[in-house]
Amino acid sequence: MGVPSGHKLHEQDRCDDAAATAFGRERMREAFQQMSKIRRFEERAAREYASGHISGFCHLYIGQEAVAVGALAATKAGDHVITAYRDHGHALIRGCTPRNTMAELMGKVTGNARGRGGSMHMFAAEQGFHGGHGIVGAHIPLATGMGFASKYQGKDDVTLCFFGEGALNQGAFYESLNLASLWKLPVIYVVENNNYAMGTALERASAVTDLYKKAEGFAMEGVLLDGMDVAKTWQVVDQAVARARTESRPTFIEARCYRFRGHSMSDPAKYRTNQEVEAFKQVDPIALCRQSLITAGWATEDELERWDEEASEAATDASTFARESPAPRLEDVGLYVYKDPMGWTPDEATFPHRRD
Ligand SMILES: Cc1ncc(C[n+]2csc(CCOP(=O)(O)OP(=O)(O)O)c2C)c(N)n1
Repeated sequence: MGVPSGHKLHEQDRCDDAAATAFGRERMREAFQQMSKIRRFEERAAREYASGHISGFCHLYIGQEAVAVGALAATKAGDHVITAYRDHGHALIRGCTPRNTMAELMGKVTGNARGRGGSMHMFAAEQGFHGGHGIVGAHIPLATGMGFASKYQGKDDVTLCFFGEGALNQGAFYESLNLASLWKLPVIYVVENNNYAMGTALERASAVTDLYKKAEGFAMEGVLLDGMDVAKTWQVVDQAVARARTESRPTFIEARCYRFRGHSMSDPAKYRTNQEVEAFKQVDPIALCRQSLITAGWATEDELERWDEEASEAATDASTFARESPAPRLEDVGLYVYKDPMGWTPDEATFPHRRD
């Protein structure tokens, strides 16, 4: 598989055929469909944003799809997943539908957080997807707590926690990984190192740039992987999941990847060169997966085209559904936000002076 030659983010070995072989035909075919579903969905979301149907924050995952898809392929139902605000990809693979995700982006009542959260707060808690969190690093302690709960309750569930490299110099990261190692919790921490925290390159913000080495400071297993390669991602996370499930031991994984778009929809990404972006597009995770499928004879061009079309159709359908869905009612503003909406029952919410 091609690599931008000499690029500092990709000095490690690329995915070998062994990873693809271990991943296998069925999983590779499914991975292609899942990554296409995310890519086409987000391209559609970008258009909806540009035309004013989505407002507020919107951080696209385009370019990083192999991390969520490969990692989540290693989990079972009942495992827990939590991530930061670049969450559409994880959500679509873990229980959210294109319809309720697009509706959430548009702030509609049919959204998976009933239009209260928007882009950064996708949720499918019943399927083990616990968001969608906007404060950098703040969900890492939640993942540690979820791992503690699984162990305390004697369950064999594992928790996967994703975050960007910008979260790594937050105190919460150190506190959480220390406790996970000390208490031997079944949590896998995955830093999606796309090299930029908003416009700040990693080497301008972090004294340590081989992030997986930070695991040593917690006496934890630390692994580096090529996050543009879906099979390799699955393979490494699968080993970490086995370690968590059978030995209740945490792992810290650095998945090196790249986002093709700006930090958010409002970022023109002037802090990096076109040449750099183009070099990474040569290792587009979907193109790499397509190539693997063709080379192995695991899919035909016709099948790949059909899956891509199906992904586009699902995105279009999601848009139509979301546009036609109603906005939440003003009088329900406190509903689904507070357990006991501001101390009032919903019917009384419009009469706050009658509270006492
Ligand atoms: C505690 C906190 N500080 C600052 C911000 C503003 N902020 C939003 S995104 C971001 C960059 C985070 O980058 P990274 O963790 O690498 O994730 P990526 O955007 O690359 O996925 C910052 C500083 C925030 N949301 N939370």
